[in-house]
Amino acid sequence: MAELDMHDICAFVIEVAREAGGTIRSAKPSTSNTLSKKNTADIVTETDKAVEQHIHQRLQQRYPTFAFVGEESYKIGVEVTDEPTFIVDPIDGTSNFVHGFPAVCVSIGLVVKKRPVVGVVYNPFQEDLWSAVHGQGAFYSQHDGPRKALPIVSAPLGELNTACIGIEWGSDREGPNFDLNLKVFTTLARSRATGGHFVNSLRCLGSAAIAICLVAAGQQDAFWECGCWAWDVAAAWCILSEANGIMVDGHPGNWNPPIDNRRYLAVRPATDGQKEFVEKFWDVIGEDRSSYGPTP
Ligand code: LIP
Repeated sequence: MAELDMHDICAFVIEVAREAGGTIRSAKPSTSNTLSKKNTADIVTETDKAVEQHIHQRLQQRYPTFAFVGEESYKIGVEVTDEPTFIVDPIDGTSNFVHGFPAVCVSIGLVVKKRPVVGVVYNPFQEDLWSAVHGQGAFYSQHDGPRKALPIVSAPLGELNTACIGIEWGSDREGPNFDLNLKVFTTLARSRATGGHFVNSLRCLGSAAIAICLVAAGQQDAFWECGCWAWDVAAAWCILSEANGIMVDGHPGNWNPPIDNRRYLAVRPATDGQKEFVEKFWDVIGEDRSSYGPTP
């Protein structure tokens, strides 16, 4: 394959993300016209579907040989191949979108050989734009302001009890996966005297993509979610890696998880302490394991 011009691809993806953002901003969602997918915590709106169709059409027109995986058109069992593949969440933070809570973004990632090489995350309500190209750094800009290289905030990575950690409740609300999530959340939060790690805070933003971008910027120490999908993380993963953050398995042992791992721990850029932080976090998980089938 001819050498891909990643810089041009990123510029075009930003253009498409901004177009999608205009559609999202002008939509009038409400809790009454949302559709439930797996359950009432897993919702979709007509805007999600329309935005994904627009993004797909624009990307296919420009890059007809690239594959496309989108949250709203995903078919069970479709695997991400080694070929260049756009992995897209048209609205990450759909629940926030419906409630008017402005943590909402368009997330468009490009993966090659299953590794994120371009990432664009755009919040049209706050005019926040995070972007990255493999080997060329990660950047943040707001409105039409100047690009800032990521991380914006850099400090040594401390102990778990100093950490601000992003989490998500996700849409699995019963069974062993949910029970393990509850165990991890409470063990992280509770005092040391009661067997916990007394973390500084747990934040649930409702958008994995934005949460991971905040980790890339150094504005949050880590993000942990088991159960979300490649489209929730692909773009932000590129941004995180280019900012010198790391993405490891959300469960112990795998330092180099695949894009569709569905269990993720993102740790912010730091001059040192990343490996120790991951190992301390993995200790919290213990021997239990979540497992996720192919069903969206
Ligand atoms: C959301 C994810 C989040 C997950 C939510 C939801 P959506 O994506 O970003 O990590 O916990 O359940 O799936 O559905 O708003 O595109």
